[in-house]
Amino acid sequence: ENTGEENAVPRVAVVMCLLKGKTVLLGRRRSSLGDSTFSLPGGHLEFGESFEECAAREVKEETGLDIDKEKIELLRVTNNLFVEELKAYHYVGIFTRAVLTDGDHREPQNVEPNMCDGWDWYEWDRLPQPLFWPLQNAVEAGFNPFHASP
Ligand code: 8DG
Ligand code: MG
Ligand code: MG
Repeated sequence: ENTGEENAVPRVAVVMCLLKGKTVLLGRRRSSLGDSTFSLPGGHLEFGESFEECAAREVKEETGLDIDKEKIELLRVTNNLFVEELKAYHYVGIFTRAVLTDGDHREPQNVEPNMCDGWDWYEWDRLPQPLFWPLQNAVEAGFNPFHASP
């Protein structure tokens, strides 16, 4: 991942906008990358996975919630380069969406407490700060999972 190293490669990340009513699920990261910032559940695409499979797997791993793969929509692709002093990160971000229906009262669990302070629901107009930089970039570019269509 070091800029100066030959093995630096772009990586594919799949994230999910899980919507419930007017709110979206975010958690505060505990990670060397983006520590203390708020981000969507998600992670790296594994070899052979579809985007929907990856989104469902990451959400399950991080929140315990089972999301039906047929109900996961692809919303947007972003290309993010983030250069730190010693390292650079290049992520192709696949933003997906799933909507919890009104009758669905399941709540996320903080399955990986060493990676996340906990999950909560936030209105898009009142997002917590600071956002994880790839998410902040998308918001600044006008991304809105409540208005986006696949
Ligand atoms: P994994 O090892 O379980 O595959 O990954 P993870 O430990 O869950 O990694 P992650 O940092 O949560 O997600 C992987 C990368 O995805 C992250 O470093 C940068 C990229 N990414 C975006 N946007 C977002 C976002 O909104 N949330 C999350 N979690 N990751 C994002 O480009
Ligand atoms: Mg993650
Ligand atoms: Mg993960």
